[in-house]
Amino acid sequence: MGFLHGKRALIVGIASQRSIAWGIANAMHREGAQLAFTYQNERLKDRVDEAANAFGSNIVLPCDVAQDGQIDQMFAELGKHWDGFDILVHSVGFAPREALQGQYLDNLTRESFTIAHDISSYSLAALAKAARPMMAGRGGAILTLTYLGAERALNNYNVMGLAKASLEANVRYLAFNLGPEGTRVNAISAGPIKTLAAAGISNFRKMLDHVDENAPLRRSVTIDEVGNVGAFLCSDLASGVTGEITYVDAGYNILG
Ligand code: 0WD
Repeated sequence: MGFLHGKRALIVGIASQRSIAWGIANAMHREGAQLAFTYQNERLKDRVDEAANAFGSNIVLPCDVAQDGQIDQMFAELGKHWDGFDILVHSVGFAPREALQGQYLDNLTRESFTIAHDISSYSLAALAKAARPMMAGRGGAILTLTYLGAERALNNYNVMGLAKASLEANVRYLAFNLGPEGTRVNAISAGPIKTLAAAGISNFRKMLDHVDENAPLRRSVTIDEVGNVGAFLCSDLASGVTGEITYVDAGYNILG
């Protein structure tokens, strides 16, 4: 029996089979969790339907996390399938493409700052707040995805680094707030992986090559490696872990 047997998990952020959320869903399914999925817009619906088919789920709901009404509607619909659930995976990030090119100040605007923080950080708290009535008191767990650019100034990551720093603080405040009702909140800081979101970062290939040559394991990580740690962090095996940022990056973060 898998270590997530009997758990229900809502997966937010699948855009393709390359998505980190796909790797997490795959690991959670393998470990026995029942899954539900959301999709951002009609363009991505087929991909998310594909995920639901692959992982034996018939719950696929629309949710653009930038819209409060869609978040409320999504949980209202989810409530028709599940009376409660145990795991919320937030694997969502976005900044306008031009903000992820050149130097930090080159393409920074109030608008790109606001969008990056809204979609990449506020949405975690918005989902946690809306999920609260369905998650409280079940010993559940929330998981999000962050990146080293939250802590270090890295080429091209720019305003997304600020948004990820906010996201990491969000993890700590949510963990502090929701701990008394038994919900844990953690993040994985993943090494670079070629996904749709990564394609928006200029010179991404260079970052990947640098990791392949320099990380202690001399390679980058896969969505399955991130998925396995995500499944563990959201399981009862990690019942004493909350408010943590766990690196799944082939050791790259330890380099000076
Ligand atoms: O190297 C990487 N790929 C890393 C990604 C390293 C470390 C962290 N991450 C993070 C990302 O910042 C993000 O938070 O992992 C998370 C998942 O990213 P991913 O798997 O790399 O990217 P992708 O497969 O593109 O999924 C992200 C999805 C969006 O995809 P697109 O490419 O269409 O923007 O986030 C979703 C969307 O499906 N998303 C939204 N979902 C609901 N409402 C929204 C939104 N407004 N905006 C983006």
